Amino acid sequence: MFQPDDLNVYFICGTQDIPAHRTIHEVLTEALKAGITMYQFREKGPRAQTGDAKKELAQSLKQLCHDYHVPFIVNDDVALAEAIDADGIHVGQDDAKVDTFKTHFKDKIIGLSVGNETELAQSDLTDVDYIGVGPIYKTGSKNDASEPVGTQMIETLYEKTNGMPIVAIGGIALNNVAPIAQTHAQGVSVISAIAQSSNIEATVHNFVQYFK
Ligand code: TZP
Ligand code: MG
Repeated sequence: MFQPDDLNVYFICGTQDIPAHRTIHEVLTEALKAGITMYQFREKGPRAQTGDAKKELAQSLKQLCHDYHVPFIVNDDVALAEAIDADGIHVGQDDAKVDTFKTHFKDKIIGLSVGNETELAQSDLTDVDYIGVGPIYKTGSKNDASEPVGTQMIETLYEKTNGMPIVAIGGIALNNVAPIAQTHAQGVSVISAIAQSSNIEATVHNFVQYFK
């Protein structure tokens, strides 16, 4: 069952986001201990795991999240999310349409990326629990990211959706999160600010302060 507070400090990462001297298990464990509120497994790009290795990794990270009572969400890969009984799925505009899998995800969390009003107009939010809005700022973590939309887009989409739970995403770090906390965003979704932090505990604690 989805609760909007799950979005407060929503960590996303896959093995491709982890610094060379660290493992994804180490980084995620530190983030969970520090208080992230949701986790998304986004295994993507040329260096990402695939097939059985991806599935085994997802299973073990799901277990790790559950040890800390944190929901485990799979990015894009509907078949994987179903196979490992993930807590939810997050899809983008170019991924599988919510209509095609919603019956298999009753009581699961469904997230959808919505970057602007055009994307909103072509999205059916009936079965969607939250939308990810961004990139708010410039990001180095997504090859095909579109141009930053700024914090105003959060307010625009909040109004147009009559108050849909929104998580802001893209280029968000401790030095630029304050303006987002002034909007109707429920929380922030971050990759590099946590994955590359030299002090994950302090970084997560700081983000938590903005969204509680
Ligand atoms: N979707 C829009 S921006 C982005 C995704 C997955 C990447 C966010 O990564 P970072 O490092 O927090 O900018
Ligand atoms: Mg996607």
